[in-house]
Amino acid sequence: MLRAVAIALLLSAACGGDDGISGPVDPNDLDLDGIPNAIDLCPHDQDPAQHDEDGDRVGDACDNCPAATNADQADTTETFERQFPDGVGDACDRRPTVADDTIARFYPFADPAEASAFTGSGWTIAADRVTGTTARWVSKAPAQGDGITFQAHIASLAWTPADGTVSVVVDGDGISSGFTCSLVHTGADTTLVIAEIGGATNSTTVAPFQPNDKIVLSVTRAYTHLAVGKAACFVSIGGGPEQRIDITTIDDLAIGSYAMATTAADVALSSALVMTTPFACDTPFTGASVACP
Ligand SMILES: [Ca+2]
Ligand SMILES: [Ca+2]
Ligand SMILES: [Ca+2]
Ligand SMILES: [Ca+2]
Repeated sequence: MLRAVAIALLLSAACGGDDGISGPVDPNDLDLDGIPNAIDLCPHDQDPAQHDEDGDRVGDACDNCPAATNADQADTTETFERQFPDGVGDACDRRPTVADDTIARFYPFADPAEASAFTGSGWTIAADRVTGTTARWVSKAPAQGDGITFQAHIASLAWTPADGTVSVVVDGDGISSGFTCSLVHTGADTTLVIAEIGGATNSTTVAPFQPNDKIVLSVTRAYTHLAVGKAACFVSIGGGPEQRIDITTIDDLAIGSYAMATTAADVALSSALVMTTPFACDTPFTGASVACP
C-alpha cells in the first residue's frame, strides 16, 4: 500500500495535474492508479488498494465473481439464441443461461468507509470483516433491476445462549413489504426461514454446523414472465449444496433496497454481493433456468 502511494505521488509530480481532458498518459500504468500494469490486479480499473477478496489474482474492482475463486473469469454459458455473456462469471451466475444479470454492488468489508453505503447501526468493519451481534444496516441507494439478489458470505457464526437470527433482506416498494431470508436459532435447532412482511412464510430445517463453517446466505426476488412475483432464500454451508425455499410474493414493485441484520449472534461477514436480473421466466434462480419465450 505504501509503495502504491509512493508511486502515485511520483507519477503525479512527473505528470502534473489532470485536467480531465488531456490528462497524463503512462503506458506502464494505463489506469493511472499508481500500480504498474504488470502487477496491477485490475490494469484497466483504478483500484489503488488492490483488494482481492477471493484471492484469485483478479482484483475486486474487475472480478466477474468477486467472492468466488475464478482466475479464468469464464463467462460462457449464455448460449441460448439472442443471449450473450453478461459479465457475471460462470462461477457465480445464478442464471447461467440467461443474459443481462449484473453485479450491482460488492462489499469486501475491507475499508470502514464502506459503511457509508448503509444506514443503521451495530455492524463494525475491521480486519477485512464486518462483525455484529445485534445489528442492522439498510442500503441507502437501491440497485436497479426486475430482480435482485443480496448474498452474505458468512465467515463465522456462533449463537449466543439466547435464540438468535442472521438475516439478509431485499425490499420491493421499501414501505410495506420486504423479503427476509434468515437463519433462525431456537433451542438446539437452526431453521432457514423466508418471509414477506404481510405475506407468506416458508421454512426448512438446516443441519448443524460449526462456528467457523463458511456459510453463504442469499435472498432473491424476481418476476416470472407471467408477472408473478417470487422470492427465494438459499443457504450453503461449508461449500455444500444449496438448500432453497420459495414464496410467492404480494409486492409487485421493484425498488431494490437491501439489508443485513442479526440478533443475538456473534457473526462475521467476509463480504456481501448484490446482483440484479431482468425477468426470471419460468424457473427463477436455478442452475437450469430457461430463456424467456
Ligand atoms: Ca488498477
Ligand atoms: Ca478476485
Ligand atoms: Ca473471482
Ligand atoms: Ca454469465
